[in-house]
Amino acid sequence: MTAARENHREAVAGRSDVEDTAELLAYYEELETLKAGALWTVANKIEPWEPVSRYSPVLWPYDKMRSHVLRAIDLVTPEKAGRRVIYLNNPGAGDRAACVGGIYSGLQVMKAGETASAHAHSTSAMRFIMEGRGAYTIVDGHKMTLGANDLVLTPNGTWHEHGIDPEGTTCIWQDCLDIPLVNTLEANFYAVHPDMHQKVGYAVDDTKYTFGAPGLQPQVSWDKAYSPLYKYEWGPTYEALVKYSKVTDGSPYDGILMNYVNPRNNGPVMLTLGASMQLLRAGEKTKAHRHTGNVIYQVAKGSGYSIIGGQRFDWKEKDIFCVPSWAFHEHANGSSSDDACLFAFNDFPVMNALGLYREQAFGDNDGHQKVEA
Ligand code: GTQ
Repeated sequence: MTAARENHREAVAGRSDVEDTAELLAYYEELETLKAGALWTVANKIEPWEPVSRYSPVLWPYDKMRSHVLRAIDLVTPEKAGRRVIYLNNPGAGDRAACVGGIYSGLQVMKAGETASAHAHSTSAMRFIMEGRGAYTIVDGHKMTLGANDLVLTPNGTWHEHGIDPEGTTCIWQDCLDIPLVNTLEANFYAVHPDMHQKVGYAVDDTKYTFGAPGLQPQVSWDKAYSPLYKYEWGPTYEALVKYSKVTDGSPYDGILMNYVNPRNNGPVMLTLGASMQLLRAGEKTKAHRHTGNVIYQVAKGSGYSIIGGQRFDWKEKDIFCVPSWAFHEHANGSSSDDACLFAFNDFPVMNALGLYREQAFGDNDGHQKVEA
């Protein structure tokens, strides 16, 4: 009995509905010996009516993760491990090391004075700083200093390395990469820097001062497909959201949301991965919607809950949770006096570039899901 024969059948005109006969079963076995199969035995599965995600919504509470992440400091060195990272493994991921969909996520930890050597790969990465002082990342010779809730890009093909200033403290950040996607596309290359570390070739934080002025761009050419602004700091990001919240009602599904963009074209920061920060005003509860594309949230400020696929997930600062493709989701700020902020990584650039983005509001119950017991 092949996997194809276990395929769920739906008797719908125009869809596959072929009854097994002894002759057909023998025929399928013959085809199998030729490394072939009859489409009608798999059609309903490989062409679903709508996306069926193998991934579940999951929340990783930081207070449970943190001690395990710190423990890795005593168990391995960055020299031996390459990167000292605990990755988030969705129950649906199998051997893909995926947090959700085509996106990988991990918590990387380094202590003061440590360095992790330079490498380059076909995957694109972003990191969102969770805690600690003195972290830096060097991307193609550009050194960026990093603080809590800062976002830093290490786009595909760039040499990148990380370290913590000897005067700093132990730092933890979330890494987000398109590893499962690029492996699905079987296009992943990896290289270690010949000298293990890069020379810093520019003034520290030069990309911020060159490309980071709001609404202003220098007369400098840039021909890469990713943002030349490698770092997006928390201070101006939060300030922008607070100011925007004063002049808009925001989105019924996302509250006050702004995307991190490539300042040269206002498009996503990298070709495969996007990022956003959203603010939920005091007491705000959004309505539910769903869309194609996968999202990993990290709570940047405050506490509250989200209902994802009918399940309630309570969150507080630094917790991480994921929303799989086409799962209904809605968010609620748990505070009636202070705002809450959700940072998010997503694969929307892929969905948009390939013409696969779709969105749908939750129609019933005034836009709110029923929570499963
Ligand atoms: O820091 O370059 O979590 O290459 C996984 C793969 C981090 C990194 C990860 C990586 C990195």
